[in-house]
Parts: sequence; structure tokens; C-alpha cells
Amino acid sequence: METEAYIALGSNLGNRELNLLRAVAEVGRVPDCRVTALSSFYETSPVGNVNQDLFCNAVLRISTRLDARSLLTRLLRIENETFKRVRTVHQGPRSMDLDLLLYGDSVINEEDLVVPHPRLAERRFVLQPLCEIAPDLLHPLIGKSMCEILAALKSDESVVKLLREELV
Ligand code: PH2
Ligand code: MG
Ligand code: MG
Repeated sequence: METEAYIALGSNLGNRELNLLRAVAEVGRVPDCRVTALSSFYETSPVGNVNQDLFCNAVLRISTRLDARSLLTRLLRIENETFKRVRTVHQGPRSMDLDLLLYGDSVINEEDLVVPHPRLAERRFVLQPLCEIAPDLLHPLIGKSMCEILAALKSDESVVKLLREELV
């Protein structure tokens, strides 16, 4: 059985757009994962307390036979091995961040794996690309569609600018 999962991509170190394209290719190479949709690329102002460069963000949909934990392990492996991600500053600059946003309508609360992603509903840089590919998708905990959640969002004033039209 295949499950639809959504992954957030973010980069603000090196060639950000190339990093995102490479990440899409790497996710597509994971066994038992098919990329089924990719949002446009957005340039976004950094959210959080760290003063850092603008991000490039996008959202990917896959169809997968992997369970959520195996998928997370593969995403972390791409961050570490393909992008040699170095973790110094919490929420600081990164060559690649791959966050598991949603795994079907599963609700998972484990120490290192929380799905839906706990900050999904407050982040414009995630909701805007997500709404492009899944506007009517229901948030499994909030019970509203992604476009309803985006429309009601007030707290996040970060600037999200379309960088590149849909690629696939
Ligand atoms: N990721 C963070 C912290 N802040 N801001 C933007 N604009 N985009 C991100 O991907 C991002 C962030 C930690 O994961
Ligand atoms: Mg993140
Ligand atoms: Mg992350």
C-alpha cells in the first residue's frame, strides 16, 4: 500500500535553487518513493531569532511504501550525506532541511518524529507552497484545509516571494 507524504524543502546556504533541485532528485532516488508533485520555488525571509540570509523553500509530494520512520531516516541521510549538513546554530543557516510535514493522515508523537509537523500551520513559507499543490488537503489535527489555514494566518509576517514557476 502506498501513502502520500508531503516534505518541506529549505536552503539558505550555497546555491539554494540548485540545492532544492538536487534534493528533489535525491528523494526521487529513494527506493519505494515516487515524486508526484512539486511546488514552485519561493524566496522567503528567515523566520525565527537567527539573523541569516533569505531561504529558498518548496514543498514536494511523494507516494511511498516506506513507513514514516524509514522515510525520515532517508531524509536525514540526504541532508547529511548529499548536503554534508553541519548543525551548529539551532534554526540557523543550512544547505538543506528536509522536514516531513504529513504522512497520509497519520498522527505520530514520538521524541524525534512528530507528524503533522508541529509548526506547519504557523509557517507561511510552508503553507504557501503546500497550498499550491494541495489546497484542499485537510490537516489531520486541525480539521481545516491548508488553504483555510493559510487564509487565517496572521502571526507570520514573513515575506514569501515566488522565485520560480512550477517545474513539474
Ligand atoms: N527554517 C527554519 C527556521 N526559519 N525560515 C524560512 N524562511 N525558511 C525555512 O525553511 C526556515 C526558516 C528551521 O527549520
Ligand atoms: Mg525545518
Ligand atoms: Mg529539519
